[in-house]
Amino acid sequence: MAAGTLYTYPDNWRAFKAQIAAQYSGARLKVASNPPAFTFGQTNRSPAFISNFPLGKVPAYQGDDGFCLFESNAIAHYLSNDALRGATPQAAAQVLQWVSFADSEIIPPASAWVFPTLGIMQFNKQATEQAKEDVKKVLTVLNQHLTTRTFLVGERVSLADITVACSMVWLFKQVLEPSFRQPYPNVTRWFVTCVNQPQFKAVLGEVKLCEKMAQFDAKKFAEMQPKKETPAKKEKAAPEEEMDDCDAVLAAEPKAKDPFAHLPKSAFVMDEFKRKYSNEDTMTVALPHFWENFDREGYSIWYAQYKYPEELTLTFKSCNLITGETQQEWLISKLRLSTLCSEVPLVHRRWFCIVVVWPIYLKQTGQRLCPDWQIDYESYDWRKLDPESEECKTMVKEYFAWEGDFKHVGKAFNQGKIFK
Ligand SMILES: N[C@@H](CCC(=O)N[C@@H](CS)C(=O)NCC(=O)O)C(=O)O
Repeated sequence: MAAGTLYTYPDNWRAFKAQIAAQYSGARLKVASNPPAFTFGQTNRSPAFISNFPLGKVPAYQGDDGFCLFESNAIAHYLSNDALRGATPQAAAQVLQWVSFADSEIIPPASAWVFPTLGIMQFNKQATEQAKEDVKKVLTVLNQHLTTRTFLVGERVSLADITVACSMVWLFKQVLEPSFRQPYPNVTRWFVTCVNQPQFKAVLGEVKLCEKMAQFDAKKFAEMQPKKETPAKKEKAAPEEEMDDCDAVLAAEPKAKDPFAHLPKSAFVMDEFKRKYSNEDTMTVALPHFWENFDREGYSIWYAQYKYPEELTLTFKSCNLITGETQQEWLISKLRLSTLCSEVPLVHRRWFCIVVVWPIYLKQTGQRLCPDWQIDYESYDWRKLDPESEECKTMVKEYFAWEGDFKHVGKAFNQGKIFK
């Protein structure tokens, strides 16, 4: 059974395909879509990301076994089971047919029509009218096919339904008002059936069908454009670029609330510590600074041990290729990205188990404050440490410095049972 992480920006319909497939197949999929785990525009441009995913695009998948995959359809295929992929050669080919149909027949006109209504793209009357006609053709084909069928291929949901439905989510939400979809009742019936399956719902939430066709909003479009540089710079700059669809979708997201906003300020300045940790010697500067300034009232330190270390054996093998330097760089960039709550996941080179020491504001594990931090919460055993204890001092030292005996990790590791 596949298990791994999907990197994406939040609410990416391309990522939904893989997420829904995983809901059906039972593949264990973590979604990294928000800082500190993933920041669109930053993480996907980092050398570590590019070395795994050369286009720097999302969604991108990395298995716990190190297997990397880009292109949303390939990821969804990989995370599917045989029933979703099509159990016979004919069914599998039909699934592929509809997946390709979605990419080449639905996405281009859907984007041309919907994006201007989201303020992502400049409106062009001719292009929109053409897109409407192309969408009508798509709906006619689907409506005809679905006259005698509940699903696109076979008697059950397949990757064909997942892919085509996901590519139509924006159409149904934004522009396919009742009068427009009226000639295509089978398509609406099929779409509503799909998005109401529990596996779809778990990913998409409630999909509300459009009541009134959204129109181009010039004000929204103007607001969505990147702010201009100073006039001097602008003269030299390349011709103005429109924000691409991904940037714009991101910009349109409601800004996530800072889960720590309601908390009083702490005297322990996490950024200051991060600077010391990144730029200066860990043992002689960063660690003493940490203990001199650590605010015992405002923060707590947690130890989290990954529950399924045996699954990491392959990762260990594949990551032999990764140099310690790369890992260090990754760790530091994570520290920089995180805000007041600093997550320090260390992939210890020797045992390759994942452990987290988490100084966090509030005396509870931070995940409860924010759904984005709950993604892999269940995969760890959490234990609060007493900052006055020798155990805690040793663990903080070992995890921050990446050296030591790591005696607490457990007998199995110390005896080398797991990764031999
Ligand atoms: N065909 C690809 C398209 C992926 C794609 O274009 N991703 C965009 C986000 S919508 C991206 O990551 N762009 C980042 C960039 O170009 O830097 C797929 O289906 O996965």
